[in-house]
Amino acid sequence: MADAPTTPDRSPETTTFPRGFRWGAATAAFQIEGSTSEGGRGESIWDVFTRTPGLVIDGSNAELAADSYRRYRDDVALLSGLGADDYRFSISWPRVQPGGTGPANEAGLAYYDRLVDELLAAGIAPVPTLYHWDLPQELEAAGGWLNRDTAYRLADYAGLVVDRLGDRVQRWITLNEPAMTTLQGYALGSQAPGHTLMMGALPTAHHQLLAHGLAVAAIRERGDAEVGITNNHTLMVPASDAPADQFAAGAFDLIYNRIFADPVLRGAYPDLSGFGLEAMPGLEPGDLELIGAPIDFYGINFYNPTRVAEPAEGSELAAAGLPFEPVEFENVPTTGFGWPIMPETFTELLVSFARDYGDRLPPIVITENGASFPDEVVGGAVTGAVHDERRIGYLDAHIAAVRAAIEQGADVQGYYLWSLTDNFEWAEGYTQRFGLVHVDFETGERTPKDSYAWYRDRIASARG
Ligand code: IFM
Repeated sequence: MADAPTTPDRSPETTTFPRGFRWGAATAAFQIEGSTSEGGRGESIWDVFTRTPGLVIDGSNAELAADSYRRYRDDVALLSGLGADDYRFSISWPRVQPGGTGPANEAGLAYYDRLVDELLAAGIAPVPTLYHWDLPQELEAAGGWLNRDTAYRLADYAGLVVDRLGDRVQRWITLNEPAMTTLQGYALGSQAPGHTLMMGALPTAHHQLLAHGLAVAAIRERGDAEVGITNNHTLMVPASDAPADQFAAGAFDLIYNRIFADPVLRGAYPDLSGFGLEAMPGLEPGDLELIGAPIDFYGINFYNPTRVAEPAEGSELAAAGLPFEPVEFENVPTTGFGWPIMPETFTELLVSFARDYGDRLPPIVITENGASFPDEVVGGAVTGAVHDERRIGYLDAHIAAVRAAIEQGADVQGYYLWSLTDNFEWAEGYTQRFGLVHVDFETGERTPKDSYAWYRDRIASARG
């Protein structure tokens, strides 16, 4: 594997960020909390997925994860040590509504009450994501995101959470990365709930976006907090100048980026006739008004660009009638996941959003960015150290890329690093470490990595 780019010299003008820029870190409930049977929590699609042999690469589950349900005070102290303004965490739907419907489970809400109070006492603003992939299994049994009713269930759940925490939370995120749920969860089956419906997965995109719109309305009804959505985006890079590769990149852009961004930012789906569709499956009158209602910020998760080619003959995607195929970049450094490290494409993506969506685009918040590497503790847990130079290189270059995008006119107002601690990386189990803080997955012990001190100092220098 090639090395990550080295840290370039920076002048103070590009090191400091605009006044009021918000710094933070992000996590998700199922990936960090553990204690999956505590406090009356119900079962989610991820509990079922992790129990199914062969689906999680190391056969692990999230019963301990980063043990944050019990160690949340330690995590808030770590955030405080960074000087973070915000903490983006997610609320576990099956803790609040074990079966996804009906009254709230008091123990579930009480946990988030304690977490929010602990954050506020440390001077850190809580930024909860209402839905980060842990759909209650009972709702999946009723059709999951293929069922339009799930959108209304999410809005009810959002109401319960906002009724409880809304007196202290000023910024909400409705959904995390609906594209991944549709593409990996329902089209390819590599994530929960593990369906392989290919283009048949499209209604799940619409139903999630409808859930976003209904949740925005539920939050607006209850006060004046800010609300946004988190979409993951990637810059599509055609594999060559050949028209077929150019077309492939455009088609993948439509399915991965634009069907999730356009309805929220333009109140309309892009033209899907190239896929033989007259309209988005599942769309009903009035839906786009809800989905396109103004939001206060647009959350972007960015990790890497994607190189796209015409599908090879006989490939799975070609067999499914899809006109694109992601292919590897050549001679580019990669993360532990094998993801290409090309920070300049982050700038390009952010600037393209500002250009393409114009006045319809509210301020952008980077709600995730980070990298996994195979870190090792030297010298033993707690007293030990983790020298994660490659992560520092990745972060430094990507934060500089955000700064460059601001310079070029993109209105980016915050950056949340993924992730505060190592965690359960979905179908990759515990094989990919993204944290600023190393976690021993046997004991839950935390060891700040070199990147933790680096990020603390970077935040301080950004403030000037
Ligand atoms: O861990 C995930 C997170 O849950 C969603 N965004 C990407 C991260 C890294 O894969």
